Amino acid sequence: MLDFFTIFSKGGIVLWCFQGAGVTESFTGPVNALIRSVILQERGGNNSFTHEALSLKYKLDNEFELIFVVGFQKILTLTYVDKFIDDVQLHFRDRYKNELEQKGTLKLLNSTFAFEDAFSELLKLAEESSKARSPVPMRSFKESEKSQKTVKSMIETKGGDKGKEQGGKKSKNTKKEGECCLLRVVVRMFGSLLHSVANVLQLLQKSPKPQKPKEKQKRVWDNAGSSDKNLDYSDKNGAGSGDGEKNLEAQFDPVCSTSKELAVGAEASASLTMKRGGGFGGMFGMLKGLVGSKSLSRDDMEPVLEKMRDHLIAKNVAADIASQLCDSVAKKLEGKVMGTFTTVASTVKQALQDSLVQILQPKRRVDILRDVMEAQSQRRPFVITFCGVNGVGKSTNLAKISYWLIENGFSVLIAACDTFRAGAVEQLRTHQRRLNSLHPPEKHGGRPVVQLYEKGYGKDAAGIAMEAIAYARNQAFDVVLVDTAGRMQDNAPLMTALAKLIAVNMPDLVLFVGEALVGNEAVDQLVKFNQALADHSMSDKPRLIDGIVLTKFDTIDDKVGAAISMTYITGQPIVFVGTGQTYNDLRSLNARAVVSALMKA
Ligand SMILES: Nc1nc2c(ncn2[C@@H]2O[C@H](COP(=O)(O)OP(=O)(O)O)[C@@H](O)[C@H]2O)c(=O)[nH]1
Ligand SMILES: [Mg+2]
Repeated sequence: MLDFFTIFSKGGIVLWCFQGAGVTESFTGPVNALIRSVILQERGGNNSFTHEALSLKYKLDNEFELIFVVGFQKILTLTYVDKFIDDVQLHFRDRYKNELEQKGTLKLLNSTFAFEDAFSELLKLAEESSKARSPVPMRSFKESEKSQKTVKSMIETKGGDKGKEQGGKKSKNTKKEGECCLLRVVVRMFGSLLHSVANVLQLLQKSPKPQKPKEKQKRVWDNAGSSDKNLDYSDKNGAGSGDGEKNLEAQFDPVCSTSKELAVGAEASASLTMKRGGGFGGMFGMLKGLVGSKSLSRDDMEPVLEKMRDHLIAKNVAADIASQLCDSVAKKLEGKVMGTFTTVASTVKQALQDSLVQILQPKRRVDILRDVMEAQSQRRPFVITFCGVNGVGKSTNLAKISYWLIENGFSVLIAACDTFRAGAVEQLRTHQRRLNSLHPPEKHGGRPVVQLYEKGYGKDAAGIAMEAIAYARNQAFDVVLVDTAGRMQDNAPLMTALAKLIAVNMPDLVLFVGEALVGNEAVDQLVKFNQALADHSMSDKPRLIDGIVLTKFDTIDDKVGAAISMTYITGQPIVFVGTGQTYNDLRSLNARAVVSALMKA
């Protein structure tokens, strides 16, 4: 049933793999696609991925930095896969703990992982358990709980309600009390720990005889003359030492993470001492437990992730994307061991920041000037089509891009394919005149550097674009910029017309123009534009959106979330950013600056 299962390290070393009986196709392609499009792009929110006819599911083991990937035919509904992948992960970790703990590429390469038997066993169990779960027959009314209820039992009495409420309140209080107790214990433990270290050192100086572990331990915990100052002191020198940490305090309300960590650390250290029977090693084990080696769980991260999600949404990231990003960060961090004195909040924040930079960094090169030169050498014009909804700045930014191309020594033909909006052709003509006055023909061998190809209004846009491209080829223009009419993503006939224009003319670049002002709407626009292009394409490999022009960036202050939503949804780069209404107001995106604006409180 499974096509393949592979286990590899984050460094790219395949530790073990399985290929299903009768499967001849190599799984390198799908796994590489998964790594490229999901894992490297930080899109790990959802742990599944489809590649051609295959469904892939994967699991990250952040502690040992492993990736477990299973592949099976998309048409199969294998209900056991999620549990199976978990089981395999647990078995593999348990079995090869020693090998995995000695990190390093060479060590991994030298280790052997004969996992076949355990894997077959687990697979057999998983397949059998899924077969065993036969469909449950529907219960009759008589068998249901409702039929057992009497009318009396359904009437709520006031007293009963009250009791319930009190009960509820009590449990809440108990929880609060519990938390307070935990905090107190933590503070005392930390204080007593420092005390006890001093005591042990003193004792060791006085008599070299080892103490009885139980007695010593008792003395340590009873010696509660701790001062909270100790904790404060460590906090100032440790947890609060980084700048990012301070920012974080300002950015998010203090979450109980620090105290929680210490609590868990202390618990862990206590058990460590018990196991080793106390003694000197146990004491330092305790210290180690307090300051590091805490592995992150989903519950630890949840309050921080919640705040991050809200923060991203407030910065205009689409709500869905914010959730997916946070899920992806959680998956990336789950099980990871945190460093000394790092808090959950700072760890999560750092991971999110890295993910955001990764998303904004183009996964492929878009170098228009180089591509234009390449087209020039093939004696054909380089064609760019602009599309997007109404009024986002398609024509204005097309004019800015014309200016940039002319400044770089290329000639431009503007194809006026917005044959719908009144004034659209005149708007482009005005730009053409202004651009030619900035770069007079006399300086360019008597030939205008920008020309407009227009056929008035009401005509078929795809036809005009085709004529314009042919004209540009004959007249040796370097670039054709195709302006299109704005259209709402839900307008099916107009979307079909756009898809046709692109399918027929096959431009070198399809740029989606979107406003930086949009929030959730960004996702809907891009998904539907891409969908329309895919649905009406006549080829197996449809031309979709290749890049984004993000306009009106000057109007959004630090609400830069649309940049994230758009790149996340399309996986395509932001090629230009429009920052105003003059020809010079065109920039390229600085991923780090956008991310720091996004993370700013
Ligand atoms: N502030 C600002 N305004 C812009 C920017 N780009 C376009 N605009 C304005 O947005 C409005 C609509 O532009 P237009 O190019 O006609 O949009 P189209 O319908 O998509 O072609 C015009 O008033 C432009 O001046 C930009 O980057 N910043
Ligand atoms: Mg326009």
